[in-house]
Order: sequence, then C-alpha cells, then structure tokens
Amino acid sequence: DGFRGCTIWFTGLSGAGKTTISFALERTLNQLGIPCYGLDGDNVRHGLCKNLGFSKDDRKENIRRVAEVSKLFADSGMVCLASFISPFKEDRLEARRIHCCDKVRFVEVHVSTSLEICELRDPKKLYKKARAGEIRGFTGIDSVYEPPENAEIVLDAGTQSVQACVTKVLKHLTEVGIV
Ligand code: GGZ
Repeated sequence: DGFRGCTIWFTGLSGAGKTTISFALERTLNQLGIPCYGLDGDNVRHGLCKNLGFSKDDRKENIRRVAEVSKLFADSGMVCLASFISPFKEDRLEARRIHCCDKVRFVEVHVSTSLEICELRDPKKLYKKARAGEIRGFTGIDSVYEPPENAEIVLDAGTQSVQACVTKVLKHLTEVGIV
C-alpha cells in the first residue's frame, strides 16, 4: 500500500527518554515490516557532525545536517527516527521546512520529561558535571531548552511507561496512514 517514508523527530532534554522510546518504536515498526533507521548523537556526533560542539551555532548546524540526512532516509521509504535535544525553536522549524519543502512527512514528538526527573535519573552523570561547572552550556542547566508549542505528539516519559509512549506514537502514525 501507500508510501511510508517519514521522519519522526524526537526533541527533549538529555535523559528525557528520546533514544529509549525511539529504539522501542523501531522494534515495533520492524515487527510490522516497516524499515526504520535511527539517528542520534551517538551515531552522528562521532562522524557526520564530529567537527561540531554545543554552541548555539554548532547545534544549529548539527540539526541542519541531521535534518537533511533524515529527509533522505524518509525519501527512500524508511521511517527515520531522529532523536536530538534540538533545543531551539528556529532550528526545529528549519528541520521541518527541509522536509516539507520536498513534500516529505515530518512528525515532531516532544518528549517532555521534566528537568527535575531528567536530573534525578542522570544516567551519564552529565547533570552532576554541569552543576559542578565541569560541563559548560549544558541544556537545562546553563543553556536554554525552548519547548515546542505545536508538536504533533507530546510524551511525558517521566510519568508514562516506554510502552505507553510507543502506543501513543503508533496511534498517531495509524491516524495519518503511515502504519
Ligand atoms: C547538552 C550535551 C552537552 C551539552 C554533551 N548540552 O544524554 P546524552 O549526552 O547522551 O545526550 C546529550 C547529547 C546531545 O546531543 P544532541 O546532538 O542531541 O544536541 S543538540 O540537538 O542540541 O545539537 C548529552 C551530550 O550530547 N552532551 N554536552 N552541553 N547535551
């Protein structure tokens, strides 16, 4: 049936659950026979974006490159799962524009887990380091996160299970004819 290619763009704080949810979603979509590819800091910041840091300009360029690559995956018919903090509204808008100007579907998912919970979880102890001044410009501590106002989906992974979050995304994908 129809063309399934799209980008699902997860935005939210470090430790919010973006990558965890996208892995679980990828597994479910694969079981439905839908090919997916996941992009996140772990697989782009060592290669495609290895010359970039975390200044406002570097984050902008990181998001631009990743959006262009996501669009290519989506255009090939895959579901591209992009998980990036993407803290700035104008950069997320640019990511959306890059897709929409080529008629490629773009679904923005705000993983809205609160800073309090992200900092409590702190799996990589990065918040601790940021509080101690060992990391500068850390999102949520001394660098801003601008929450989306018009995300297609909002997931509070602080209070909802990973499975509940996956179900909510699948419901949306069914409604728009991707699944
Ligand atoms: C935010 C940082 C920073 C700073 C390193 N601020 O939890 P993680 O470790 O695995 O995810 C974070 C990742 C963020 O990279 P992104 O490419 O998603 O960021 S952006 O969309 O803003 O370009 C975190 C780690 O990199 N990290 N320094 N200063 N996160």
